[in-house]
Amino acid sequence: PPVIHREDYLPPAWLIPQVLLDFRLGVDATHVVSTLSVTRNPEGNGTSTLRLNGDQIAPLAVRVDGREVNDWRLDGPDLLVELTGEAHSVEVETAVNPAANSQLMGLYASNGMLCTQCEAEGFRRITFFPDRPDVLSTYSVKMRGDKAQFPVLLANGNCTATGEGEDGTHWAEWHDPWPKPSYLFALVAGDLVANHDTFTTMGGRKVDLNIWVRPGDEDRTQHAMDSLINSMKWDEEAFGREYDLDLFNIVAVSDFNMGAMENKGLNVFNTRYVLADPETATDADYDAVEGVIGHEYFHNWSGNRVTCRDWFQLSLKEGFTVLRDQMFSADMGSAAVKRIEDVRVLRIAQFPEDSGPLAHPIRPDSYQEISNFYTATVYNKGAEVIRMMRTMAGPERFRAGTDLYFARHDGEAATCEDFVKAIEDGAGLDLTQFRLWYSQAGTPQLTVELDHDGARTTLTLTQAVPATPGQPEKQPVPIPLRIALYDRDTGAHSGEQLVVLDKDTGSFTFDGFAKPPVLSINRGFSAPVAIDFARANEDLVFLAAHDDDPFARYEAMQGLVVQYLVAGVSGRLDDAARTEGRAAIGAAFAAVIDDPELDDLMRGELMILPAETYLAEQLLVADPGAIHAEREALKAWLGSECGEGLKALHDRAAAVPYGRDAAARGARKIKTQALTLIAAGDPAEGARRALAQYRAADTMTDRQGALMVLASLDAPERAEALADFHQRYTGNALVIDKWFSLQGSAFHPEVLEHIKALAGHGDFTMTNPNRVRALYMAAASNPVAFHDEGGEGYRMIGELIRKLDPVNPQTAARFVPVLGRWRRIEPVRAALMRAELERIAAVPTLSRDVREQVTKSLG
Ligand code: HT7
Ligand code: ZN
Repeated sequence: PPVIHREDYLPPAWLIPQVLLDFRLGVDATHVVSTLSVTRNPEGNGTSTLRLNGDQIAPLAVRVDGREVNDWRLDGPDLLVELTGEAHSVEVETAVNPAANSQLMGLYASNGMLCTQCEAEGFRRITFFPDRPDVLSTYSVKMRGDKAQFPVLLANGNCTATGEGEDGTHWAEWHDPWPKPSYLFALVAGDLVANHDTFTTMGGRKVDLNIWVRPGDEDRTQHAMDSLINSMKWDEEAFGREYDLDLFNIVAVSDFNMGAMENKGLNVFNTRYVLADPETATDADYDAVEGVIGHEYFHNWSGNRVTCRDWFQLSLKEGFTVLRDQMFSADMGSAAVKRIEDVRVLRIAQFPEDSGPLAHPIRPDSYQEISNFYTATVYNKGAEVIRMMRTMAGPERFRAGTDLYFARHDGEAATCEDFVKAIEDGAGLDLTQFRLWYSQAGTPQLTVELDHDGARTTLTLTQAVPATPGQPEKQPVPIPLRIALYDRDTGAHSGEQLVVLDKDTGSFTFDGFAKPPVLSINRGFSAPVAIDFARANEDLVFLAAHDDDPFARYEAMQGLVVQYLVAGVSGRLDDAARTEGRAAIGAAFAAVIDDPELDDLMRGELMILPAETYLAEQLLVADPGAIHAEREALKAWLGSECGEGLKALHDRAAAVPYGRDAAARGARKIKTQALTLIAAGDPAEGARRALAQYRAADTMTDRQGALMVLASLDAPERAEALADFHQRYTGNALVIDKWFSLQGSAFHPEVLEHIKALAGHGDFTMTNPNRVRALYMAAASNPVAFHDEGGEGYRMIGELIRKLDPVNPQTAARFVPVLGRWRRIEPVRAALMRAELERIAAVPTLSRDVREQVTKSLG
């Protein structure tokens, strides 16, 4: 497949100021007439050929200025039309079959309703068009369809007219006054009901808000509505951004490739990020709904009003919007906990990407299939990069930078460079060297040394940005580090400082400490780097108990455990060191369990052990079996060592009544954390308590938590609870997803057999991405299943990819990176993983999506 390069960007030869779309809707056949007003772009290359992209569609008729023409050509999937003048009307007719569209890109059917997904290149599966984000048009849409089948007809913008047709049909016309690229086009038709509310903007515009769902689901939409209203208000206050239409529609669909889509005025959401009530959604699900609703709403400015020039600039909208949704969620709840969660996601999802064969800069240089670049790097590292600019500028100056960005580029298709320049000018920063964060892949590795000599303390920092595919040589990047030095005797520090390391090595000196101080570094995770700093357990225990930066406190706990487990799997723990390491961890844990100053949400964070993927990341070549065994052994030791404290914690939390407030949520969080460790230390006691928690549960948080613990246990209570859960929630797709997922991620000795049986269960289907992810993403992230010694887990994922690719290549491609980690895994498993990739590569009909990921993973 051709490789597309960022450097090859050329402006479009033709512009399309206006688009008229006329749809005759049908689930099996939808007829589309598209009328484009076409004008020559003065900045284009002057060609007379209009290239209209297509994908698996054929032109039924082509008309230029109202007259049918026959001299059009096809160039692969694209339609080429010759134009002689400066401005024309070009009309193209196409027909598509939404019911047959299992890729879920373009126009497709989901549960009898019709909906669209056009980002990144789905519009070309509906009609021929210059399907690139720098062609901005105003859209007018007319749609007609059977009134009983599609009582609700929605598109972008405002509804301008409706009417009744013949034979039970009806129609609606929609007009979106804001010029937009084709990827933001949306249409929905179906039997839907709305939760309706209004929001009055800071400028006094009254906006109608609707959350559309299938009849029966409306009682589960209030949290989404509250989140939407909070988002609208927050964006006015935090970024000065006001909504710009009289209507904002959200539609929930159950078949969706990603989380949601920010189509102008008509967001389309995976049901997973809309529906929530305490009986069926966990506290984490509530948070996810709030975050995704915010994220898509914030795109109205960061993405829609200012869009991307080309797809290499994806992080311009995604990185910035992730930062905005992170800030929003931090303001809505616990900022400390939110930061810890965001860093955990970065470390689990992005760090491995950055150190593997698919590593790419946040602004990639080339791609074969753009869908493969909706990655943790573009999204989450992209957000971290912008966060660093904010840290260096301070909140007020950063805001001046974003104000300038929006003012300068409103209505434009912009680049990452435009963003950096606006922050540079608006915030008064010199970001010349900082731009390397956009062009270099790889997580910078920071080595820290702290020397104490007399009353002078010297901090020496050394950075290395590792080589990544296509980038053997790297330059040092500016790394802003928030630090504090604690006096050991007083337990206090004299103020936080920001140091910026912008060379390979730098030294910073500090006076006034009689004894070597305790260094708290990268507070708040001010830079997305990996830190190598060998330090005494004693210092980590000190920070875990005293650091006034909550993230740094969490980090100290993590450091303590990571140091111990990595030493354990590397064979560097003799009996004495094991005893000392465990004692330090046990003491820190006991302090966390008992600390009356801690709120339970934060206590829960401090009790989470580092993930196995993160531990593997610390090793050049990892043995997943050894990591799992060492981590499980520590859990079991902690469970029995702190058993009494954990049981008391579990009992205390179980007595807290239901509420959505932080205290009640915190209690639910620690309840399951305590249960997990109790079960590790004493499986029989764990099973007894888990079943009791399951039976007494008045929320999905408690019920799922209990079932999660039971699913990993070889206990009689397990089967009873799993059967009850399935029977209780039959018909509720999102909860049945949980049932699949819990079993797929269980650390049960027969987990592979269970997964195989679940794949044959009547509720399993390959055509619903949520269901596929529920079972197989769980399996692929489960070290017991995936890294099975005999390679059964790798074969299972390989087979899934081969089977899923013809159905839904985008979703199939998402499973390749786990196999692509083979170079960092011990040789026996590595060979099995590689063999599986080769088996996939041998399939001649592979999609571009899977082919790109597999080829790069093998290369
Ligand atoms: N901007 C949206 C991206 C998206 C997407 C991309 C490829 C295929 C399907 C998709 N659905 C949504 C989502 C977002 O980041 O807001
Ligand atoms: Zn987004």
